[in-house]
Amino acid sequence: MKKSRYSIFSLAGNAVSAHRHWDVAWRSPPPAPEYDVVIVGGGGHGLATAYYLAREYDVGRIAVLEKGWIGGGNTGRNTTIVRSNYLWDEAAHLYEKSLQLWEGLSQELNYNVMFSQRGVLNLGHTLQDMRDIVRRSSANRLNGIDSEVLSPADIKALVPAINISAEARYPVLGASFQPRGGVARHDAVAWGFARAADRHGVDIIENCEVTGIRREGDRVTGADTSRGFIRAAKVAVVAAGHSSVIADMAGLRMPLESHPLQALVSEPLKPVLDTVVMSNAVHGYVSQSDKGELVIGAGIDAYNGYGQRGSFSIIEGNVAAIVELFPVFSRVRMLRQWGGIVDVCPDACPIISKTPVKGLYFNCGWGTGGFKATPGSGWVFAHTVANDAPHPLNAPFALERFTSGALIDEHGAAGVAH
Ligand code: FAD
Ligand code: PYC
Repeated sequence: MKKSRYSIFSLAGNAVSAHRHWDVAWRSPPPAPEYDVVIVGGGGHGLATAYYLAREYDVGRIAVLEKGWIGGGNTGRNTTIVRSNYLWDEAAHLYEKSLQLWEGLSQELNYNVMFSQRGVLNLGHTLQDMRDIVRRSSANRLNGIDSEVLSPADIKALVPAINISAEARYPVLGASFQPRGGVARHDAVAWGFARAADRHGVDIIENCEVTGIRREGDRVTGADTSRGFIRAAKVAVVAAGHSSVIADMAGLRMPLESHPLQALVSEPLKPVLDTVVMSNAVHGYVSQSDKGELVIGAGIDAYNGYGQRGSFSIIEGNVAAIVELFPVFSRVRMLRQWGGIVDVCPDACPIISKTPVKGLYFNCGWGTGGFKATPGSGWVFAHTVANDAPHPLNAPFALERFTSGALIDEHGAAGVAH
């Protein structure tokens, strides 16, 4: 009888075997000279694309090329907030599809991505903030998305540690609340999709940097990499902050700016916060991880750059905002700080699109908010690559919107100051 990889016996065996003889989570094959589809970027979006492509469509051999390690980009650097409370129908439908996929993802991948629907609050601090919140919340409900408008007293009942004093520099006047929003374990998402894609025959190739995109006339023919040329009829680029660098290799110009976005975590605390709190106005958001760390994030660093660090002044302002909202955190020590590089579009919405080069596709521009979209993004991009045509959910997010003018302005719902 074939030994089950995931039986209770194998789990018990692994527990007593001092972590030896475990099955590898995914293979590490050398790159083949040719694939039918090459996906550039082994973050959550690239891996989800590979998984849904291999599971849903008969497209032949697929490889994911990652210059570093799986999930080492923004996927492993973000603050893991998941929600679907976007203003415009196009964005709301896309993010809500993703949220619905999150709700079954651990079962789907047979991998615990620790999706925790603890609710997400978006605070308002001015009359105009509150008008925007009421409008967005109504729009959400019209789209069947759960959303409530809370008063300061409601917020205090939900988050006892928060400061709702009218004396605060930016007093809390209310919030939108999405109960189905929450957080997930970011690296588990990458590992879960990687393992599931591998089981469907996808080659995941780490330490393989794409250094050039080759084309013959208006058709893509493959990618030059640090491990040699790889021929492919279709190349799907999902490289987040480095998308415009790769577009440049293909002779394309993307309407993107790359910025650092920072986050930090504190020493572990006893449970004190079981809801996600975000404030666009004061540039801060905070949740508490299952390990007890406060996970805190900031607005983007305003300059362009590729250094995964960010500047101290942003962190200083960020921590000041969090302490004003939560004076009880003022003596908590911070353990680690880091930055990721986010690819920001003029309308704060993604590009999920064919390009003028036949067989070359881009999925990028998620900016500060793509983690929540990981499964939905992979779902629609797989459709786009397999059919050479967008899924109805991502049709509005094509490159053409920057020439037609049909922008989808989601700066207000981005939740993070751009
Ligand atoms: P990535 O995970 O960055 O994957 C792209 C991959 O491409 C990388 O692994 C990179 O190494 C690889 N790559 C690049 N160039 C090449 C090349 N030439 N060859 C081969 N591989 C290449 N979003 C939310 O929804 N909620 C949040 O709370 C949130 N918080 C954030 C906090 C921070 C600090 C940051 C930085 C981002 C945050 N985001 C959040 C945004 C979110 O992280 C991203 O939108 C999302 O993770 C993008 O996923 P990805 O798979 O496209 O990118
Ligand atoms: O998009 O919800 C979001 C987000 C939170 C922190 C960074 N991005």
